[in-house]
Amino acid sequence: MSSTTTTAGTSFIDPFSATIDLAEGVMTDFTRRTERKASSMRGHYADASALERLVASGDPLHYEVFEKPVPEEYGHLMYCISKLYPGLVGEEYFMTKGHYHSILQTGEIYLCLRGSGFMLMKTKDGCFAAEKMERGRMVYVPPYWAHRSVNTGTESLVSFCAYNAEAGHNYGDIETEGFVKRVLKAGGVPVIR
Ligand code: PAN
Ligand code: ZN
Repeated sequence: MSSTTTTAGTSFIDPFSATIDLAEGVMTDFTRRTERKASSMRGHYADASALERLVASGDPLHYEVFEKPVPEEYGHLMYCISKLYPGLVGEEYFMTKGHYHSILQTGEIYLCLRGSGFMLMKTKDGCFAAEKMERGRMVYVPPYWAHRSVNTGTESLVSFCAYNAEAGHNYGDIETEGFVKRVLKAGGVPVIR
């Protein structure tokens, strides 16, 4: 590591790169992997007993997040690969927990690499938005908007995400507030309601 002029609170680190397998939807040289199984999604789906049946039948993986973390400090950019598996809990498509950033004034970019679904977004004062996610489509999550991705397809929904590294994740408020709308399979197609 060479020395340079740095500002207090923002660590100097060396440049690096990462390898993303676009076909599989994984970061192959990740140093941190977070997994969420069905059992970690309690309280999020409308049909709680359908979720318990899923947990009892082997507690399948819902989603994985692959990262090579950087310092969680102002100026750094955190990034990851988010891989959400396809499936249904009752009539509701598999989704991520969703969160606000702890520092609400921080946004995020999702670039969808594979699959199809929706990004659901909501604000503290009740605004709601949904953006379609499919390969090659970018979703801009502005500051103040909680975000949750939903997989309405038959393959994994894979995105590359990038956001302020100091943002932090607030899951608790979504656990109590819910997300305004759900994405359900009705008549064989996804319906947001
Ligand atoms: C993403 C999410 C990832 C998993 O990296 O963390 O898609 O979703 P949950 O965090 O809601 O479980 C992101 O938005 N980071 O800020
Ligand atoms: Zn986020």
